[in-house]
Amino acid sequence: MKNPIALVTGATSGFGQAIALRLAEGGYRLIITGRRSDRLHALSSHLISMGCDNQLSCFDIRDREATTHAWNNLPESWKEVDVLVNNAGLAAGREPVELADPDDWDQMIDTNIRGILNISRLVIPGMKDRKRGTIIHIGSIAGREGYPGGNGYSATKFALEALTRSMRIDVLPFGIRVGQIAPGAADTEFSTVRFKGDQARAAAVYQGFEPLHAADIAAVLWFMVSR
Ligand code: NDP
Ligand code: 8X3
Repeated sequence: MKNPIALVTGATSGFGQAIALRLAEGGYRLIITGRRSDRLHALSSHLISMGCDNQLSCFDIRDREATTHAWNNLPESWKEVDVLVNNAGLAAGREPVELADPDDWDQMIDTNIRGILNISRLVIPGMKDRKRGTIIHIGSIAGREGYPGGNGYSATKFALEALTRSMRIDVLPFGIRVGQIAPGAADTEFSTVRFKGDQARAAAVYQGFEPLHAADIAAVLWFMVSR
C-alpha cells in the first residue's frame, strides 16, 4: 500500500514547514502549498532528500479560482488526501479597531476564514467517498481570548472555532475527523508579518517569556493524526 497523503497549507514557513517535516518523518507523502515558490521548491528538495515523495502547489489561498485551479492541476492519484492541515494564516496589524487599517481586516478574513473554506470544499468530497480523513485547523489562543489590538485577528480565530465545530458535525458521519490546535505565541515569522517587517516590534512580542516553537505544534499535530 502506498504511503498516505497530507496536504499542508502555508508550508513555506513556521508551523506549516515544521508540520510538513514531521509528517514526512512519519511516512506521509506531502502536498505543500504557499505563495512563495522559491521556498516551496527548497522544501520540496529537502523532502525528497528525506525520501518523501511530494507535490508543490503555489497559489494564494484567498483566491478561490486560483485555489481550485491548483487543486485541479494535481495528478488524480494525489487528490486522495488523508490529512488536510489548514494552517495558512496571518495576523496583520495590532491596533484598536478605530485605528486599524481596513485592508488588514480584509486580508485576515480572506486568508484565515475564506482560505480554509476555499481549500476544504475541494478536499472533503474525496474524503467522503473514501469514508476516511483527518482535517486539522490551526486556530489560536486568540480564538479563545481577546487581547489589546487583537480584534480583527481574534475575530477570525473565534470564527475558526465555529467552523471547526460545524464542519465536524457535517463530516463525522463519513468517518472524517475534524480537530483544531489553538497555540499561544510561537516564534515563527508570524509577528514579522503582523508588523509588516518591523523586526524590533516583532521581537518585542517575545520578550520576558519563552515562546512556543514550530516543532511543538508539529508534535501536537503528529499526536492527533496518529491516534
Ligand atoms: P508564518 O508567517 O511563519 O507562516 C504563515 C504561513 O501561511 C506561510 O507559509 C505563508 O506562506 C502562509 N500564508 C499566508 N497567507 C497566505 C495566502 N494568502 N495564501 C497562501 N498561503 C498563505 O506564521 P505561523 O507559522 O506562525 O502561522 C501559521 C498559522 O498559525 C496561522 O494560521 C497563524 O494564525 C497560526 N498561529 C500562529 C501563532 C504564532 O504565535 N506564531 C500562534 C497561534 C496560531 P506564503 O507567505 O508563502 O504564502
Ligand atoms: C498567535 C498568538 O497570542 O499572538 O495566534 O495572538 S497571539
